[in-house]
Order: sequence, then C-alpha cells, then structure tokens
Amino acid sequence: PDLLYEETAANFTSSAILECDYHDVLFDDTTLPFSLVDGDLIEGHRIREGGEYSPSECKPKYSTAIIVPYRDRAEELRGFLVYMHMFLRRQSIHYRIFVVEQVDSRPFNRAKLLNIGAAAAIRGGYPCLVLHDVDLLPLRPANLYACTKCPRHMSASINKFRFVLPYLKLFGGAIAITSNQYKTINGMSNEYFGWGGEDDDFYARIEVEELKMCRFEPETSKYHMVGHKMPGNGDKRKKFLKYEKNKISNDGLSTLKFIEVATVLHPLFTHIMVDL
Ligand code: BGN
Repeated sequence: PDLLYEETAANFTSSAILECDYHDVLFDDTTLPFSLVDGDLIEGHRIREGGEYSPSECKPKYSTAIIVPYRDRAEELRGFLVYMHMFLRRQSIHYRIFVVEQVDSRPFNRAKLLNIGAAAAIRGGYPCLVLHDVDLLPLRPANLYACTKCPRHMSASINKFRFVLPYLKLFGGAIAITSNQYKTINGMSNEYFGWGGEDDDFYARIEVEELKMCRFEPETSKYHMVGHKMPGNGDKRKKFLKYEKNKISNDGLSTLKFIEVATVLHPLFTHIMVDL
C-alpha cells in the first residue's frame, strides 16, 4: 500500500463525505463474490453513460481511465465490460472505460490505439491511465486499478503462461501509468502494425527515461486470459526496438495522426472509432 500514489479526482470533490477506505480492497483477497448480471449492473448502480463510475458513499482517492484497444471481438468485449464494472466498482475508485476501435482494415495497431485513448483520457483530466487488453480479467480484488509512483505491470501472472512471468522485462497486457509519465515517454510508438513488439518498445522508453517499472506480488497480479491470443498468420513482427531518445521524441503522442470516425457514449463504455 505505501506504493500508492495519492491523486485527487479533479471532478469529484464533494466535500462533505469522507475519503474512501482502501483497506478492504487491499487486504481482502478472497475470490470475487459477484454474479454477472447486466441489468443489475446498469440499474441502480450509478454507472454513467460512457462507462464512468464514482462511488457516492465516499470520496475516491483515485481517478483512472481504463483504455482498451479493440477490433472484432464483440463477445470478449461484452464479457470484459460486465466483469470489469463489477470488479472495479468494488475498488471505490473513480474510473471510466474507453474502448478504442480500429475501423480500417490495416493490421491491428495496439500501441497507436492506446495512444489515441490516452490522449482522450488526458484531455478529460484523468491523472492515471490503465492500458488494458480486452482478453484479460483480473482475478484478485487487491489488484488496485490506480497508479503507483512507478509505471506498473499489472498482469504479471496469467493462466496462459501458467501464472509465470515469461520474461523480466515483459510490459504488456495491463499497465498502470500516470498521465504525466506517459507524456514524459511520449506515449507508445505509432509504427507497430501487426502482432508483437510494441510493448517491448514501450518498456524501452521507460528505461530510456529512467522510470523504474514495478509490479505487485505475483498472487495479486493474477489474470485470466480469455480465448487464445496468438500472432495471426499474416502479421509481420517488427524486429527492431527503438532505444534512442531522439527516436522517442519523433514517434509517439506528439506525432499521433488519425481520423476520428465517431465517438459514442454507451451505457458501459466510451466508444472511440478511429481510422489509423
Ligand atoms: C514477445 C513479444 C511481446 C509479447 C510477448 C508475450 C516481440 C518482439 C520481437 C522482436 N515481443 O515475444 O510483444 O507481449 O512475447 O506474448 O514480438
């Protein structure tokens, strides 16, 4: 807990009520007790259009934008949204879920979609970003969706990898990073079309800027991966990683160009559709 970074939610400063208590979240590591019923989720549970939630019984200390790059996985997205709202509401944080969908037919560009979502979240005043794959579900309530002082690799322990971290510098899946840190490293590269490598590039940026990454203990970092994510056949992996500082400033948030096709507020998420 002393890792946690104190952030005030800019838009939620209702002064009369007490700050939320994070003790229960951090120390109750039992299995999740909720049932997945959508009706129950939307009605009477104060999730606002666009998939934004803030507890009303206490003042949240953390304000987090969850950004999900997406294309073509409607069933997974549906399950993800229902599960995540149930999971996140129990954490007494203020959050909003942004789904950034690539609508063109070029190979999927996860990192560029994350940049687009991050830029929207930063414009919206969110101090903390969680960059999150749609096929990952957190299994431990103690895995708080808030930023730590260090950029945090949240999904270190995934069933698909038999709950073992495949390599020490793995920095994909689910990441919590402050908006300021994200700006410092100029976000992610826009050039990784197709599967793989963009997360290694992201980690390289963290190293170049000397931001130390961190993780919670493996037990807390457990995730369930839905389906089987594997590199598609036609995907070309980038075989180079960019470590140099000058390249970082030439490729990232500062050079982000895309066409925003539409943005729609759904009951459970903000849907940003883009042509890369
Ligand atoms: C690595 C990928 C990561 C991926 C992990 C886990 C590359 C870089 C090749 C130069 N890295 O191999 O992107 O997150 O596996 O699946 O492909």
